[in-house]
Amino acid sequence: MKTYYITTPIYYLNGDPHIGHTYTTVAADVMARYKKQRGYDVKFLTGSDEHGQKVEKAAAEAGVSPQEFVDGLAATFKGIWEVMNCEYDYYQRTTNPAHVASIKKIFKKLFDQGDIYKGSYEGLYCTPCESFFTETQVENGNCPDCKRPVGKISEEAYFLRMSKYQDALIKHYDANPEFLLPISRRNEMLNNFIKAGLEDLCVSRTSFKWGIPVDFDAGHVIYVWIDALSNYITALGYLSDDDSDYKRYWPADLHLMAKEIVRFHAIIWPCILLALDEPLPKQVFAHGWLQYDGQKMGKSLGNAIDPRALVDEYGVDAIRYFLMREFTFGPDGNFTPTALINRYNADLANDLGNLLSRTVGMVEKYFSGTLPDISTPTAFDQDLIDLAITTLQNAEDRLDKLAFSEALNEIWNLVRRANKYIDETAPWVLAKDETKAPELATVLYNLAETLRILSIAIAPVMPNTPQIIHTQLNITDPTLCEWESGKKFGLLPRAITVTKGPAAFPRVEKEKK
Ligand code: ME8
Repeated sequence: MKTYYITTPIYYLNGDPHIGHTYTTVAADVMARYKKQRGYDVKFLTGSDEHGQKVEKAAAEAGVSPQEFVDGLAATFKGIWEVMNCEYDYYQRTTNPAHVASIKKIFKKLFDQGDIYKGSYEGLYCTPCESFFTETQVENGNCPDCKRPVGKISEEAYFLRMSKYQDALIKHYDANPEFLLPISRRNEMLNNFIKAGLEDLCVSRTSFKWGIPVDFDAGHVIYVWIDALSNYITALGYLSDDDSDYKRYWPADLHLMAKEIVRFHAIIWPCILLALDEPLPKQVFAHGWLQYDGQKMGKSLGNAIDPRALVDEYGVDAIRYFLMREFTFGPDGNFTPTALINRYNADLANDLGNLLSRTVGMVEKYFSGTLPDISTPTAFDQDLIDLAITTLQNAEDRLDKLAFSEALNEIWNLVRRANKYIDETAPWVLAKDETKAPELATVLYNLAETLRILSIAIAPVMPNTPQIIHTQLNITDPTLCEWESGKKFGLLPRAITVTKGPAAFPRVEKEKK
């Protein structure tokens, strides 16, 4: 069976997750579900990045131990993934003893072979971001990411010999044009950073304690990026007694993240892997930021939106749909409550919700809930059928490129086409003439069959909605819900019995906002 290994970043535990964090995890979950539906052996990894000075400080302020502090927040993050219906296969924590043991081995191995050496570091450091910056990166003495002041520090530290892998990395980029996407980020990394020359990277710290200790040099803790990035392989048991998952799933098919950490994933991480003599991930994809009023959404900027509140109000499938449909995956996207309400009402309440309720309602009204096993084609059927049998393939083409919004647009072309088919065939007119009953039955059957295909197509993005459709159409045969069955028209038994249910997506009134 073909494997598919997909990861999100491991999130810092420095506050409650906001809708920006959920953007990456929902996208990863959509891909994981989509690949599972297509028969892949999928591993979907997420987790939390639990070490560092910030956590140490925050725990001290809260009057708890760092471990207690991260235990609480890791539980909060897991709770959010449940709310967002993100079904990861493994949740890695950097305080997990198995991870700690593997990281120590990685560090020692790199030190023993000369890829890590001891030196001294002087640099501009941003404590909240746990990042060093060069003079040119700093903006008027402030951190380019969080805009707070950076400070000059000097200390004894270990370094990773990144410079040694510059040529190998360039070769890898050249041989793998899709290693880093979108293309704009690839060009930026390759031309502005890699070809400009790789500097050795500081990989240990002595100014705080809350990290994985360097076994052979007391006082040093492993600086966050080796600890954090290597989670992608420690989660598979790399350098542990059981590395069967590593053998099965590595190299990763896809590392997903937002643009601010692409440098770490597309430069530092490959250098670590090259030094370990391990294969590089097949693809790194960096999407843009969800913004609010033109600024990156985040706790420090005070514009974070709580995913729980949105899910309570609109339902989880609607929020997942909105995130994947509204914003193009790649550039930044601006989150606004108005866009959410508009999208919800137009695409979900009107287009999809009405298609389902009209179809079920008409089967009830005209055939007392059970379609007769009779049929005569109408002049409008073929157009609908032609689109229905190509929709999944069209969605596949887009999903394989992580073009979520385009994939959903393809699917909604069918939703809209089916609604148009109702207008074209005018079932209420057919219903007035008893001799037209076979045509009316055909129309309603075609609508039900289209809804079956739609239920398959939307499942990766909207995992709960297919069940609503299946319950109302009484679809119980699991083979009718398989991905490939969505490329065929006419599989649904003709004499279906429907059961009307509550509106799948009740309209949201704008005035209430
Ligand atoms: O960087 N829009 O963790 P982090 C879109 N621990 N995505 C957003 C976002 C927004 N407004 N805010 C956060 C770290 N994200 C490190 C990663 S990986 C080995 C270590 C998402 O908690 C996005 O995926 O700051 C971004 O890259 C990630 O959260 C950063 O999460």
